[in-house]
Amino acid sequence: MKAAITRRRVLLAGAAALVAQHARAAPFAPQNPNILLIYADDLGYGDLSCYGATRLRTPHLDRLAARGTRFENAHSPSATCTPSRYALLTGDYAWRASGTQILPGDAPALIPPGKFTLPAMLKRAGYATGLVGKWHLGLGDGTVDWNGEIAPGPLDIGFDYGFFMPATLDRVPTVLIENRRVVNLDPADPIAVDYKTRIGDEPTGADNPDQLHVAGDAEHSNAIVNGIGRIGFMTGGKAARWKDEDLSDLLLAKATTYIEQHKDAPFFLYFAVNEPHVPRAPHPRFAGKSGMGARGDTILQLDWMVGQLTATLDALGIADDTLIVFSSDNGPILFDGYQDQAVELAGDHQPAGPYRSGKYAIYEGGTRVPMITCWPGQVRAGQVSRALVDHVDLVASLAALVGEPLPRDVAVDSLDMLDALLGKAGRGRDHVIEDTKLMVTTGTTVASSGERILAIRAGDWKLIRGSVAPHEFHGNAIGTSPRDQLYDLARDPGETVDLTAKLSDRARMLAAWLDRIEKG
Ligand code: NG6
Ligand code: CA
Repeated sequence: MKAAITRRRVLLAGAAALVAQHARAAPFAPQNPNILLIYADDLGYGDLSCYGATRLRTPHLDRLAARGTRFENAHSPSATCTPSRYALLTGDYAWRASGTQILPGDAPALIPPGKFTLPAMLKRAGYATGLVGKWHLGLGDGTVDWNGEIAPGPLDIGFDYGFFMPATLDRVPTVLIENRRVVNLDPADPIAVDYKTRIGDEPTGADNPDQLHVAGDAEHSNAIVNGIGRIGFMTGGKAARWKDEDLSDLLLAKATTYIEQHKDAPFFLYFAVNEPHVPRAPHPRFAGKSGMGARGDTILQLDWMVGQLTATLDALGIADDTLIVFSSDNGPILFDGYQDQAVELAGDHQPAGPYRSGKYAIYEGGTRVPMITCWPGQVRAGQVSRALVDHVDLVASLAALVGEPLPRDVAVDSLDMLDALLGKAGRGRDHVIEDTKLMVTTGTTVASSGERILAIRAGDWKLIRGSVAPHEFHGNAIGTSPRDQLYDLARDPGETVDLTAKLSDRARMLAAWLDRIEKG
């Protein structure tokens, strides 16, 4: 416990200086626990056994929930990766900024250097701030020098260490970056990346399907890396390309090393794991173990990784000084471009639990995600919370935890939900905004950037704003309708009965509220 005492800071005037927008009702003595944020990729509300999955067993995450608080009303800020992570790290909902849709692997940095962010705030509070895993928030200022210094990037928005993938598992370049440089790059084999035109003479999924381990759709049929067709073309960097089956072990090793190196000082580690995003290439230890194909196997792999991390914290004697937040960037999807049998082997497994649809959707399945907090002695153990919370709240909540003041004009959507996150308050927000923006691509060209759809959830009422966005993507219904839709999630969690005509006053009130928030 000695480390905990040196870590704890005295109550600073800063806490009292919190401005009204983010102010706390009750004073709180700031503390500086380590913060381990484990952010899964496309994990659904129904994918863990502690959330009701029966065919998948996730004992390590179940144990985390038993030692902490499990949330039933937690939302990712958006139904896809880039906008969710933008909001998570900035405290601003992504729809307030332009360009916040799924980014290609060569997109410029989305979060401008100097913008207020979660890691920058924690750094100011004395934290070491590390990123390990998926970035997908753009790099560079218009061009990226994959063979030189890569900037701006995570190090320019508050992280002081980064070991990360530029975008997604299915997008080139399939290489890892440590701080500002590609790892294991041979200067004699420079990397080139192109999302529009085929470059080099390496085989592509479209031309050489015989070289694929798993068939992909047209979007996933550009460069072949490790027998998997990717989105986008790349040449060079052969020695730097990751091995899909080994990637999670490598990321876990980096996360573990980061924790070990920072065990005596407060650290914030954003561990952005890939599971169960496509392409799903579990390590052979997990392949075939779930009986549900590669998607289920990668969820078992994720569960094991969480068990390894908690064992590391226990072994280092810092479990009691570490707040773990576990969640997912958006809801689930079975088919997302590769014929990996996720659909065929799902059987009666409900990846979004009782909620409708999943990834890409404005329906609850898009953003209602599993979330667990654990901090022995501080987060109430074995608690199930119905508090409405959103990942966008982490900025203000963690600022309150560490006693860091938030200026009024930053993190405008982030509310201090610290008591709810610690399992101490049943009440959370009175509303959240749900969001999706669909990218519809044909080959390597963007056919439609899709219209943004917003919804407001206030208590159990939900209003989805009318839009002309596509209705379906990769088998998931989006929730699109030209007219507003009103649902009562208390009676109709599956969003099947539109009550707009019957309860038009309520629908109008919610629509006006959503308009005000959007413009505010
Ligand atoms: C989509 C990809 C999908 C996935 C997603 C990003 C197509 C047809 N689909 O564009 O496979 O990569 O982007 O997922 O290209 S996310 O979780 O990072 O948002
Ligand atoms: Ca995702």
